[in-house]
Amino acid sequence: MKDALTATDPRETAFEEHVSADGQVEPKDWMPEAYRKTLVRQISQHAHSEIIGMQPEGNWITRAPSLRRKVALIAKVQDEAGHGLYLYSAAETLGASRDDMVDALLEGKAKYSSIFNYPTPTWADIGAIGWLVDGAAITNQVPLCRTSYGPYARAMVRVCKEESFHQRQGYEIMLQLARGTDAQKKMAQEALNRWWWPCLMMFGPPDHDSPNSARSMAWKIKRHSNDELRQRFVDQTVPQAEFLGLSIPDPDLKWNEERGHYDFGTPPWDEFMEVVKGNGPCNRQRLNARRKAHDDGAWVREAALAHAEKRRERAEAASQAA
Ligand code: FAQ
Repeated sequence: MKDALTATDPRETAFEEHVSADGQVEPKDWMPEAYRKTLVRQISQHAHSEIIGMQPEGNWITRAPSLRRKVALIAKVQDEAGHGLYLYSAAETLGASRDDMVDALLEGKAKYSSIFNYPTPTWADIGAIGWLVDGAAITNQVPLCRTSYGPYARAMVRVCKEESFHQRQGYEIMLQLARGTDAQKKMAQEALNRWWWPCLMMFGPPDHDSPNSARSMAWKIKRHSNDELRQRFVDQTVPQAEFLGLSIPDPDLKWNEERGHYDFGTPPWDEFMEVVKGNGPCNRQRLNARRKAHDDGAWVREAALAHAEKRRERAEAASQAA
């Protein structure tokens, strides 16, 4: 990759100046190839995460404990499908082909968030996902509403509004369980124990091990580093756990008066590497379910294409007759 900072191409210099001054980049603007590729990588991984992210909760829709819970969960999972679609569209504005992106996911070549490779054995896991996974997603995505690429930034505004509803529904599930019977409180605590460390790892590797951060931050694609966002998430989540009366499963968690932040332990990065490589608890199950859903949906894609072709032919015939 040619380093854009040492660029001599005047377009590249103008681009760097525009982005440094917080200017937004639009699809038809000139952009360095490495900027385009970085965005396609991040946006497509984000889209895949939303689509695969429907599964851990989707499999609780038929088992939600009440009609109200079921309605909210169906709406949430549908929102995630919608987020995936906006994001694939945002990546398409950069010239990426949706078929190629989807094929890369189905062939196991594309990354998606590590968090969605963990199982949801109890109803409390659905509460924990809404509270913690959506909470982490919001922490990461609110700054992306100001990312330098216009279509991505605009998609994030709507996504973040919907994620806040998701976070509240998850927290409300946790609150009800935490205020319930001893068995329900235990279930909530166990779900928190399962999701805490995977959620901290959602923010990506530590800054010193994050190969893409420096370049992405210079281009204002990322507005904060992985560690900054992880710290922000810990600081805002600990008081929420205290309000629930649940304990964060980290013996090293401690308020640091001097820093004005919580100190916390080291996430299990070996486990993260394994999950990202495809060896997490549910990686195979998630990809197989996605492949099956894709195959089962083939007739819908064929019907939509046939319909579009018919409309095109009709419009052509009408314009010839006119
Ligand atoms: N899992 O150099 P960095 C959601 C990869 S959506 C898997 O730090 P970067 C909504 C990374 O891709 C959740 N892989 O990378 C929801 C890179 O690999 P590459 C998804 C990970 O891009 C809620 C390598 O490691 N959110 O939750 C992970 O600068 C509930 C080196 O890492 C987004 O995608 C990981 N956790 O920073 C849905 C937000 N972390 O490509 C359903 C947008 C890192 O070089 C239910 N994305 N890797 O081969 C971002 O902000 C960034 O891409 C990061 C990673 C922060 C995720």
